[in-house]
Amino acid sequence: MKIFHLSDLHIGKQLNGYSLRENQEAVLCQILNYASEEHPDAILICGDIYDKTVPSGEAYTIFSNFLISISQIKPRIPVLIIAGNHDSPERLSYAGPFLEKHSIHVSAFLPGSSEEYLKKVVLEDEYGPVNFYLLPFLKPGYIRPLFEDNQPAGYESAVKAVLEREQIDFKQRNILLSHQFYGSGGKDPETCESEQAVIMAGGLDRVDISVLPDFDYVALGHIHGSQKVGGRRIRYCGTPYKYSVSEEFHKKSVTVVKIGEKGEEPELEFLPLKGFQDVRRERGSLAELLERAEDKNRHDFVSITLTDEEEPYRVRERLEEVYSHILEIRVDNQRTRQKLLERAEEVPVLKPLEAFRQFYKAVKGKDMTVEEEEAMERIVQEAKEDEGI
Ligand SMILES: [Mn+2]
Repeated sequence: MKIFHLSDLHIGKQLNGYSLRENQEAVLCQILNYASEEHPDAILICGDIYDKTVPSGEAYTIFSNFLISISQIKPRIPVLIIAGNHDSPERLSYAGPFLEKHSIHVSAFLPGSSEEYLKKVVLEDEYGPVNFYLLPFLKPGYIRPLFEDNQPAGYESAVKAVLEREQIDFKQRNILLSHQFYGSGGKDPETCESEQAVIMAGGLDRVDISVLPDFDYVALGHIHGSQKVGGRRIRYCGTPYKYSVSEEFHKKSVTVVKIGEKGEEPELEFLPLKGFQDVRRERGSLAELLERAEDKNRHDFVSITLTDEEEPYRVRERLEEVYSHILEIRVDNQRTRQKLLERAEEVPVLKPLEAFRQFYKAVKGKDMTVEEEEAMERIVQEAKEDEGI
């Protein structure tokens, strides 16, 4: 069975105020062409279909056209969709039962009662059934109605508990679609600027893949760079287009997964995707940057770093004469570096005892007593010894 794994389309996303419509339509068109050439048995879209919970009319039109074109390929290719953290479950499940009749299966809501379960889509190939479990983006609070006294405390135990109650038959072949922040053995996946804002500080939302039972493939969304998590059976496919400058060197693609008999390792292939415009950095003096612009790349989205020691006059206007889509202009020279140094010096680095002294005063409104000072000194000393400093 051949599967296209996609996620994080973020339709309607803008890049520093620029519309990405043409680029998004271009990559969706490439996906469509691949689908008609390769004819996969299913297309999985693992969350963040839209960029906003209230997508624009234009964003709806783009995705609607995409689904209609996919459904016109004969024989029909089933499309399996889960909601990501950027999607509104209500909006994403619009006309759900109708779409289902056209082999478009959307799972936007988690089970809402102890009688409900995850949406499961069963497809067949020459080796028998393959069960697809659709797990939309989950927060521990979303699944409260499913558990009485044993409420899962965090993200990891929530994912574990939701999957456990499914009682999946692992003698059959099973595939999971999920949109969470998965890591492996304390190691986080590689992230980039475009998804960092939604990842929780301190790793509270991290789910270790050890809580995932033995799926034949786990199709993930949420992280924007294509990568495996742990073994090669668990993968993020990444976004179809670069959504931040930090993705400058990403190679965007459709992940094609070939599932064989039960127990066989899945085969992977990557079909490249490319927008009209690249997203990249440019660095150099104004003269170099003006010189370097070529017709084939001057319409790219560029983040510019100017290195002139003497900052030229009317920089933006002059750069805009050759670069049509400037995301930002930074300056990196002696003056800006000096400024950074000065700023770093402004933050005093205090000795631990002095830091605590100031903290104590700020909280209690008075100085520590001599006894307290001595006690604190001992604590600092002991801590240093423990740390081997
Ligand atoms: Mn995303």
